[in-house]
Amino acid sequence: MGEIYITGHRNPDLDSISSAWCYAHLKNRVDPDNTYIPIRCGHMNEATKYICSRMGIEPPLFVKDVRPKVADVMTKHDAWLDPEDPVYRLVKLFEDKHASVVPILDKDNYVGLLSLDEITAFFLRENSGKRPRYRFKTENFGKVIKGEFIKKGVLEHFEAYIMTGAMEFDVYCQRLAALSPELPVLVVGNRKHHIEYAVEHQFPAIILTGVEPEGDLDVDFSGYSGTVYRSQFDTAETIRLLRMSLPVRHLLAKEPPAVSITDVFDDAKRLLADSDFRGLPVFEQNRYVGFVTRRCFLERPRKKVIMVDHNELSQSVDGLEDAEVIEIIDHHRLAAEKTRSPIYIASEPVGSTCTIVYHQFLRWGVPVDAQSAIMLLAGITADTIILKSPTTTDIDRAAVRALCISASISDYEEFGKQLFSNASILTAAEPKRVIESDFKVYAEHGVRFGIGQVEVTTLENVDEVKDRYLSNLETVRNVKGLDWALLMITDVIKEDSVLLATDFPRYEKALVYPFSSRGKFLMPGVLSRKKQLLPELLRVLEEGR
Ligand SMILES: [Mn+2]
Repeated sequence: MGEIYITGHRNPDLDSISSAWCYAHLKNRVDPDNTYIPIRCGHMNEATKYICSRMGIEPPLFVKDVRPKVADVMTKHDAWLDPEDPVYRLVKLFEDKHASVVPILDKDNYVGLLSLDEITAFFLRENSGKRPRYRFKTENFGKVIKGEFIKKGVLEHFEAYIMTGAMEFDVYCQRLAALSPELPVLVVGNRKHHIEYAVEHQFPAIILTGVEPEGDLDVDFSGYSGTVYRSQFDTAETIRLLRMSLPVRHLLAKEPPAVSITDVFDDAKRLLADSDFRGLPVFEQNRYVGFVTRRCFLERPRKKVIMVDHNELSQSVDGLEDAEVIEIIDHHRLAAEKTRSPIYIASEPVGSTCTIVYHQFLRWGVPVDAQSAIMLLAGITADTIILKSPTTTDIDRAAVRALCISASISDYEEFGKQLFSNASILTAAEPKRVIESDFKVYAEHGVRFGIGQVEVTTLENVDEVKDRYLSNLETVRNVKGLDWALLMITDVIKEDSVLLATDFPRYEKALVYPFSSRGKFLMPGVLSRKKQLLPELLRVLEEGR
């Protein structure tokens, strides 16, 4: 089951958001084997927020970039251990699960990661140098060694050598004297004197081997405060398992650096490669969620992405060059990257990507539900300015007619006006946000310029806000390193626009649009940035060269 993102362009407009949302809706219906997730790579404009809240739909998820992340490759813990669990269980996990790393969790709290390295270090420590002392946990005897407690001692944890009572009593006493003052865990058969000596000297534990449950053990343990455990195994096997009963927390040594699920694949890979660790713990907002090992980074995953309402890498979500584009649904000029495999492209020179998404419903034979119909209508309406923009085609008009029926909308004009009245934000919103919410940058004839466009329902208050907008345009021009920054304000009811522009004396005088006041030009009947304003600017730039 794959996860596929559907994204519109940067500074997403209503057409981008609607087409991503509706296409995901359609694809999830026709391809249940995958999950299609509409995303956006920028803030939504006012009209988009309005239609989403009116329709009660969850706006597309904001995704900053589509580079592979730790979340895409990490191992979620299907097996973990408590810090008090015996080493025996850890070794078994490595053996059974072929795990290279096992997380140690105290309830849900992360304690550490244990790998084969720590096991190796444990056995190295045990088998090099002096006779090893072990840090036992009484409770664990029962988890590792088949048998039962005859008596549980007062000490839950203790540290001791292991010793067997296999020799004659006087030799036994000599050996113990040599260990003194240490008291060992005694592993012993049914040897009355040996056991009584251990009881008398309060050894921390006595592990009995070769003693029958109902046997003839004739020792009084009443004054003994240590543990007595009856093993069902022979002495050699009992000792082996005893050493494996230590709590795994004693194996934890150095703490590996942590990574976050949102960390970029390459960064986490480098961090691990530069470290001495086999695995790194992964956190999501301070909560442990899994780990990554070297194996996780062998193959670099590529996020699958469908581009809608754009097809150029430079206009898309960050990291797309690292992803796999599997479809393009768009109505702009084609300047897509080369692809590795054949992909589906639906490119039509129509007024809105939502018109093409509507055609996809027809193509798959899926009836358009009312909610999708309204979202598609909203996208077409915004992009074609209520079908008035010169980019509008008869195909868009036909789509609107059909979608109005599906959406039970009888007055399309009214639907459009409502959509734009909610976008009337000149006075209410931050000028910088209005300018940047739909701002396109071009570089032609050696001039870098950018044009913002905003739709309103009246131009009456433009003079009131003009100075604020001009100074914000100047800021945007500086920040983006442009020669010229312009904002086209379009009255969608009267079908007129005005143009606000930063000073650019060499060219602004050549504009065909009537000068109104400093930085402001009138554009009667002009609705389209792409088809009307842009060609005029290109003419001026070319002739002014
Ligand atoms: Mn569009």
